[in-house]
Amino acid sequence: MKNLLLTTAIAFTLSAPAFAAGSHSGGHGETKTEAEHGHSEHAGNHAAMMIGMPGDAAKVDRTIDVTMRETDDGKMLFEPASIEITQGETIRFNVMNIGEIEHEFVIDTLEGNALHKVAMAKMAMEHDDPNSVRLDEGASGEVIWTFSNAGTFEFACLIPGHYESGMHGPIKVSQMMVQADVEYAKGTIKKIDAKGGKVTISHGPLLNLDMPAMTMVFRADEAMISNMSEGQDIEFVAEPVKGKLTVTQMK
Ligand SMILES: [Cu+2]
Repeated sequence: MKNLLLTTAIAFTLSAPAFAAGSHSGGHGETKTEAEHGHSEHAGNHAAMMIGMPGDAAKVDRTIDVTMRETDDGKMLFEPASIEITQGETIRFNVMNIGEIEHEFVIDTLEGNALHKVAMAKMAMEHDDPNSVRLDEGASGEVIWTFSNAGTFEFACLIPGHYESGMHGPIKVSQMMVQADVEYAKGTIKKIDAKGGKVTISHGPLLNLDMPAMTMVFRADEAMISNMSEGQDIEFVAEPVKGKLTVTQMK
């Protein structure tokens, strides 16, 4: 009897630390964290996510056409293969499924897409979130999204097997230039075309654009032009806005 108790006690002592270590080891803890993360991503779909928030159709800055299709050699593709956006832009993705099977266009963080992909592999589920659109063959649809954060995100089709066949690409959201980073350039206003929203400025080097001194035509909005007069010496900042050099700040 005494021996048996002793044996049991030793056995327990030996197994207890092993058990404790087991419950502390990565597996369980990580699984829980992932589940929580996944949940918060879902909740976030209805408001702000890391990648941004549903956009206002009336405030779209730019439309990007995206096509989805299969190739003869068994690949599945998005065109374009990558997307570049400036922080703060609201984009209308005009998505067309020109393939012969159903596809979807989902935008999210890489982690968010990876989690959804795992979930979709387990059971058939359809996204109906503002950051995605699912389209039958031949159909088209849209996603309107405001990219409020800089970073690298991803567009993907998470229908099982499609991601692996090539249906994913990066969305690079570049940081909006902040006031503190900006260097004002000196210039003289030569000509103003208020109707055309253009102003000709003879300017010194534009350091932020890596551009030497010259005379150039810039875009400027109405409010900016209303503060300008021909012959005026100014200090200003020019930045590319929708692909056109634009006077964004002036003093
Ligand atoms: Cu697909």
